[in-house]
Amino acid sequence: PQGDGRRRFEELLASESRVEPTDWMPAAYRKTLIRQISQHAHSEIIGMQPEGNWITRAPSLKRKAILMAKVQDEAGHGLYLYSAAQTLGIDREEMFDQLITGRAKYSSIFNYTTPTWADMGSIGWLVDGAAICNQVPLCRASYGPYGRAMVRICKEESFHQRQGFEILLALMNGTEEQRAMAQESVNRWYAPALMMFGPPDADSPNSQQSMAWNIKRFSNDELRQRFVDMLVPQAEILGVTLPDPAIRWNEERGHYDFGDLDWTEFSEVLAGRGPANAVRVSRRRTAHENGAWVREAARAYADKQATASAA
Ligand code: FAQ
Repeated sequence: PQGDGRRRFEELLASESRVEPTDWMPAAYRKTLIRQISQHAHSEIIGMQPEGNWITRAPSLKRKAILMAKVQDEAGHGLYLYSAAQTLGIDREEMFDQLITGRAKYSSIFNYTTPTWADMGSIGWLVDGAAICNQVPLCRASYGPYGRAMVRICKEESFHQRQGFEILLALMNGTEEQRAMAQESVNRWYAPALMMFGPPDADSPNSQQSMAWNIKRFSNDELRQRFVDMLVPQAEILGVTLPDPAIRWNEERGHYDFGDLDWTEFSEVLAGRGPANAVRVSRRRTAHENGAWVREAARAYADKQATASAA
């Protein structure tokens, strides 16, 4: 009966245990998880494009091999996350359809363009850095398949972040022109990376309930603060300047103060009017359509195997 299921669900949360796919869960909990996990999966899949843009132009064979491996990791993350969402009862075709018809959200950050090689450094350092800050607490998310997927994803993101830092470090130790390229790229990526954590707490409709359900463990602003605190000393080592004159150590708070972000830009990007929204979704749609024959062949093969094993 539903009463028993609800009681057990509340007990699982209270004891910091995991909710598993076969457990009873409130419909709204299931819906929130499908929303967050599918958006996260779509972000990984769309997130391959800005870096995919540089695979053929990476400045050495070593850089090319590393970048290919990183982009492939992102595909893998997307696939685990689609699988985790499927355990909640949505099928993959439906999620793909939401993405390629532009109905699904994915992270705002992937709607920015990558005109320079230094952007590969900024994505690793800032975008993967923000992803780690946001996702390490998600390893403890109450929904088992999501939390477990996050453990492996975070290990790989941590490698990604270091490779981005190292790209910027190499540029900062290079010529005047290379240093300028690194700084210009950090100038463009810094604020959008801070926006990855979502709107300010006061404008975040989902946070409170998601925290009560042990899905989110910290609020958007708490994680954003943690990220800035992490970046400032790393920027000093790199020798880059974070493009925010308001950054200042606050002795009383024990944190760095930082300036307001342009939330109009954020809502424009969410509304589909960012620099690269249209191209991201249309590329994804074309890739999906071009892959139709692969899905068809895989299905035919699976059917044949099933018939053979039934015989
Ligand atoms: N972009 O009430 P909240 C990666 C939406 S990392 C777009 O605060 P919530 C790694 C939000 O969905 C990036 N939309 O929402 C990588 C909601 O709209 P809805 C992916 C955003 O869910 C690196 C509305 O605003 N990571 O891919 C954004 O409690 C390099 C109200 O917001 C994740 O997805 C945004 N930045 O908190 C890959 C992490 N922020 O759905 C390739 C998992 C908010 O009601 C290359 N997700 N919105 O219509 C989360 O932790 C949460 O979902 C938040 C948002 C923190 C993103």
